[in-house]
Amino acid sequence: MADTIFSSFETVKYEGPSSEKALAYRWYDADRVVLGKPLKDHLRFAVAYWHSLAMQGGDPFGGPTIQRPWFAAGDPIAQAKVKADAAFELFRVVGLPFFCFHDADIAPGGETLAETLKNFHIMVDYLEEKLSKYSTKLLWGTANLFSHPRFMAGASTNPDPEVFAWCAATVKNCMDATKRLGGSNYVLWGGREGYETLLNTNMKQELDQMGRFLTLVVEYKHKIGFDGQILIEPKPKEPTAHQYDFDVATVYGFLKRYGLEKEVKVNIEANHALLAGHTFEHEIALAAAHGILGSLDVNRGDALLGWDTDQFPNELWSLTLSMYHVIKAGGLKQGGCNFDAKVRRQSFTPEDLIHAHVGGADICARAFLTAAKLIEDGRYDAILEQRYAGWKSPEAAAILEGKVSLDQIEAMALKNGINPQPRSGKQEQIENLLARLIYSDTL
Ligand code: XLS
Ligand code: NI
Ligand code: NI
Repeated sequence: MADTIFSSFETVKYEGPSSEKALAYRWYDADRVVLGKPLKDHLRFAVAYWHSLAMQGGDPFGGPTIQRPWFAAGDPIAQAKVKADAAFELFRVVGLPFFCFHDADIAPGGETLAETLKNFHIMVDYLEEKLSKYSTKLLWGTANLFSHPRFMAGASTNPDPEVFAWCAATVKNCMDATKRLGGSNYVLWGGREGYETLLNTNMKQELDQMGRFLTLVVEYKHKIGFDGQILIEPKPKEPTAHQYDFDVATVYGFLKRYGLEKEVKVNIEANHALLAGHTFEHEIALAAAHGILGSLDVNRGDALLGWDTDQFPNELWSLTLSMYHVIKAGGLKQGGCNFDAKVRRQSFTPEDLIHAHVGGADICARAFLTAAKLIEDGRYDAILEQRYAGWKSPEAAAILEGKVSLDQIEAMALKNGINPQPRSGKQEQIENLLARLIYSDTL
C-alpha cells in the first residue's frame, strides 16, 4: 500500500474516560451496546472528504495554509489518487466507519462535461478498489453544483437550461457512483439555489425548476433501484441572502408542494440550524415530526461570527438534546453523523485532523450515551407525558381524531363547565434534571 501522510499513525482506540492519551477515544466505544445495538451502528460516523482532504485553509483574507502532497503540481488524476490513498489511511487512523464525498472532491474537473465525467469515472473505479481493501463504507455521495463559475446563477434554478442539463448529467453520474460504491444516501445541498436580488429573479420559475429537478432525481433513483435515501440539506444565508432550502420547515413545504414528501428526507446540519435562527435539536425534532429525518451533519458554528464556520462539535448540551430527539424518532437508520467540519487554518498538520475527529466523535458519543441514559432514567419523559396527559381522555382524543366539529366542541365545553387553570411548565426543574445527567461523568 502506498505510503501517505497518515500511514505512520496507529488506529485510534477506545481507552475509556480516564485515559490521558491525547489520541484515544474516551467515550466513543464503538462496540458498546446501548439501546440494543453497538454505538457505531447508532452514530454511523463519517469523515467528510471535502473538509479533510480537499480544503486548503484559505479564507477571504488569505490563501492556502494547508500543504498536502496532492495539492502540488502534477498530473491531476495522479494527484487525485494520492489524495484517495491518504483519505483511506485517514479513515483507518480515526477508526470511523464511513465517509462522504462530492464529485469535485475526488476527481479533477475537465474542460468539457465529457472530460469531467471521464475523470470522475476513473476516480470512482479507484475508490471502488480502495473500498474493497479497507473496512470504510460510503455514507453518502453528492455533487458539487456550487463552486464552478458556471453555477453562479444557480444549479437547477439557473436561468440557463444548459446549466440545468449539466447538473442533471452530473447528478445522474453521482447517483450511479453512489449506488455502485454502496452508499446509504444521496445528498443535495442547494448551494447556489437561491438569489442575490429579486430584481433579476423569477422566483416561481426557479422553484418550479428545482421541483422538476428533484422529481427527476427521485424517478432516477427508482429507475436504477438505488435503495439509499434522497436527502436535501437545508441551509439559510450562505452563499446567497435568500436560500430556497432555508430550514427544515421550508424544505418540508417545498416537498409537499411538489409531492415529494414521501420520497425525500433531510440531512440536518448543526450550524445551518443556528444560522436559520433555530437549534440543532429544533430542526431534528421538526424533521422527526414530519417523518423526514434522514441524516446529520454534525459540526458547530461560532456564535460571535454568524457564518458557516464548520468547526468540529464540542458542546454537550445541545448535542445531547439532539441525540435525545434522534433516539425518540427511532434513530438515524440509513443516515449517520457526518463530520461536516474542518480544522482551522492554523491547524495544518495531519495530526490536527486526527485530533479533530477524535474530539468530535467523543463528544457525539458522550451526548448519545447521555441521551440514552436520560431515556432510561424516565423522569424527563414522565414530565412530558404528564404535561399532555389531558389529551388521552376520550373527549379530547375525539377532537384530534376529527370526530367532532367546532360547534360540538363548544357544546361540550359549556356542558362540562370547563375552567382551565394555569399549570407550571417546569422548565427549571427539567433544566436541572438534564444538567445533572449531562455533566455527570458516569455514563
Ligand atoms: C455547506 C454544506 C455542504 C454539504 C454538502 O455548507 O454543509 O458541505 O454538506 O454539499
Ligand atoms: Ni455547511
Ligand atoms: Ni453540510
